[in-house]
Amino acid sequence: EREGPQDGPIKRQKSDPKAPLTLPVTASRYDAPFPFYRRPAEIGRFSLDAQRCYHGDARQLRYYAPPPTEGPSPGFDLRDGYPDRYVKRDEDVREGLDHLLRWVAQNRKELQAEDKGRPLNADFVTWRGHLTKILTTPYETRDGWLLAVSLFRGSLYVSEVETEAAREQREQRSDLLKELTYMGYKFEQYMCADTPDGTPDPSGVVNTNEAFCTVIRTRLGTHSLLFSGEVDCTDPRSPWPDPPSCYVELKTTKVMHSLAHRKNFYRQKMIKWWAQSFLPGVSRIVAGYRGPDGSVVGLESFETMKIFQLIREDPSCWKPAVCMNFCAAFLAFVKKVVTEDNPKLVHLFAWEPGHPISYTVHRDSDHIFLPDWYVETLSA
Ligand code: 0WD
Ligand code: CA
Repeated sequence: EREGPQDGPIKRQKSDPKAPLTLPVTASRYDAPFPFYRRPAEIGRFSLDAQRCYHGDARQLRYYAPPPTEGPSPGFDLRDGYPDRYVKRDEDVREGLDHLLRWVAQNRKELQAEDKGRPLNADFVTWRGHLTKILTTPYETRDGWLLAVSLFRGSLYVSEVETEAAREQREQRSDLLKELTYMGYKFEQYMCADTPDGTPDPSGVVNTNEAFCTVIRTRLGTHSLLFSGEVDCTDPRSPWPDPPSCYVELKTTKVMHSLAHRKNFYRQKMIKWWAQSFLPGVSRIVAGYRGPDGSVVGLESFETMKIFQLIREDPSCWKPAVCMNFCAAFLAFVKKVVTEDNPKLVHLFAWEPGHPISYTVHRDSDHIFLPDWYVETLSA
């Protein structure tokens, strides 16, 4: 009945051979040696400008420019400019995979599989953020997710669908939470310059339409992956000068005063920080500690590859191997379920805390997410 952690203990309900498959999520089932994960390679870059328009280049890449004194208080006011110098991306626009698909379509010549006769040499195509959600699922107790999957010309495309609960949360977000979100972006502005030797300009506007994205190719176990993720900045003085290692992820979090608080932070928040940066091979995460007045009271730098050493001492903490084994098992589950090559067929994988992963099948529905222009371009 049970298979190895690579394939995952996929279960069919009772003795009914027609019952749909489900995948259990319990962390202990995936507590096995760390699976093979190939060093992530950057195969492309693109940018989204202030109007959220796509450009197939690195024009939005910013440069890591921390304050000169690595002192305790850099004097950043994260509330400055809120709300008058804030341009927010329109979150009602569901972009799906569109920007990434545009990059794939424009670079398809270099992505061709030589042997397998498919236009794209990748088992899975998705956003990095979707993979982060899968990685952290065995330890998530609050937020469920919905992932739509279509198999098209030999590659599985994975695109998130907003859950009802997430939409309600988004629409009812408190003013405090809105300001906290702004403060995260403001921190980026204080820490980044437009040129390698430049200095940050905190007098400008914070515009969340702007993004620089890296496109990564890697492999997890038997699954080849092509994904893209938004990158905050590159460190021109990084000890690892090549992308994606030279990229830096910037985060803000509440300043911690007790050991209990720090332990809780390692358990709850660090798992998300680690998963997000580990996947694309971003080697450094820089945290800005927020004081109650919105100032940054200190900075701390974390090496992504060393995070597991910080949490290893706490036996009830999350384990990187569980996250990766679970992800490999989920991808194997998707391969087993989604076998009909059809861009208009969508399998919706659903997960709620405390439950296994299940799915529903949708034909010619509102759930279709591969645009016609993409299907036509890759069929030509
Ligand atoms: O349309 C949507 N519902 C989504 C769009 C959901 C998730 C992402 N996106 C967009 C992002 O804007 C970005 O351009 O896809 C692109 C790549 O995202 P990703 O790197 O795969 O996503 P993730 O790792 O979750 O987020 C990376 C950063 C975030 O940094 P923090 O430090 O907060 O984790 O992308 C930003 C944010 O700065 N970000 C977004 N920006 C605008 N709209 C969004 C969003 N919905 N989600 C994340
Ligand atoms: Ca960030």
